[in-house]
Amino acid sequence: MSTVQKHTEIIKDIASGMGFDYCGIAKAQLLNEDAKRLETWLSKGMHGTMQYMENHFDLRIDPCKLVPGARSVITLLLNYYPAQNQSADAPKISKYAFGADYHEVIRNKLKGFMQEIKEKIGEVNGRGFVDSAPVLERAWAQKAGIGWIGKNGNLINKDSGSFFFIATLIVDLELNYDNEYIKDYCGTCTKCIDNCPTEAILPDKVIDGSKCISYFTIELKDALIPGAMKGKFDNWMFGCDVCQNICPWNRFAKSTNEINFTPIPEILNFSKNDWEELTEESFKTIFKNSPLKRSKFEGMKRNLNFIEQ
Ligand code: B12
Ligand code: SF4
Ligand code: SF4
Repeated sequence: MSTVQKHTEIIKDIASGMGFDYCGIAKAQLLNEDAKRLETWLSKGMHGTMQYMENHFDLRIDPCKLVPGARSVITLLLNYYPAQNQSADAPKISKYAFGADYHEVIRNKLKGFMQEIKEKIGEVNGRGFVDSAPVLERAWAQKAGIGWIGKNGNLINKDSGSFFFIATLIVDLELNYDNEYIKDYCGTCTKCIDNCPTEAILPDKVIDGSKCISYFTIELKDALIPGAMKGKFDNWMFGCDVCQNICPWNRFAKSTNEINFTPIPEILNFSKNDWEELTEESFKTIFKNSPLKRSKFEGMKRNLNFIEQ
């Protein structure tokens, strides 16, 4: 077995040992076509007030600028599909936010991953990223052969759907590369487009981020949500799962094995009334490790008021 082959197997073994559900590897190179798509998306203002999407354009399209001497981009998927649902009268919260904050959970795993690489392979330079870094994570997952990008913009795996977080490790180690995922199994389906409550899903897999409920309820920091959206949120208080819940490929979703994603009981059970009565102090205690922190107490109250009107 060649050294490159041996290293590739070590990486894939570490990934499954750490509980990642999928691991694919792509050659580190400039993302030309994606760069064009990103540029158009930004020029049309589809990032709304998410200024950070304008930063580091050069790094975002080229992993070799993020990690000097980068050879490989390793994509890792972690399933977050919960075993339990919210109660029927609870203001809706996106499934990705039922348990502990994935940024912290995955960041710890990535640290351990790099450590194990060094122990088992030797001096390898690399960095792990999840979500907030300038990395086009969905594009890399598709290039690493894990799935296709659906009309709803999400990375979909044919065996398990789209309820996955994506993490990336960029390393200066040569590895064997998986074949890019060329097929697209959306076919003639348009369910996500037809059901998006705010018409944020445009043709050609373009998502207008500035119209997405996830943007309004999590990323928008204004004191008020635009009045034009009134009546459209269908009880979503934090994030939105409509375009994933409706996707036929998610009938293959299996419950997560990640203990840190076990739902916080209050997320499942809090009624509108409980949310209304919640104090800032209790919010900070109950949700101290939760992704809800991103919206802060005032943000959650703003969202609640908006869906109640
Ligand atoms: C900004 C952002 C948002 C914004 C904007 C959404 C958007 N579609 O861009 C908002 C706040 C709205 C958002 C919402 C959500 N997000 Co978000 N978000 C991001 C973030 C930080 C950047 C995405 C980005 O670069 N957007 C810019 C646009 C231009 O890129 P894009 O939509 O990813 O499309 C690229 C490729 O898909 C490609 N592409 C698509 N089709 C085609 C076709 C061809 C031919 C080619 C060449 C390329 C191509 O082109 C684009 C450029 O590379 C990523 C993390 C990251 N660092 O990547 C998470 C991320 C995409 N989000 C994620 C999640 C889970 C969500 C939500 C489901 C959360 C929720 N339930 O509320 C929703 C889903 C909304 C949706 N339908 O996309 C996950 C997606 C996991 C998955 N299975 O795909 C990510 C990867 C975070 C993570 N690390 O897990 N998000
Ligand atoms: S997350 Fe909701 S609002 Fe955003 S694109 Fe999907 S269905 Fe539309
Ligand atoms: S709902 Fe249909 S069109 Fe949308 S992503 Fe899923 S399969 Fe593709």
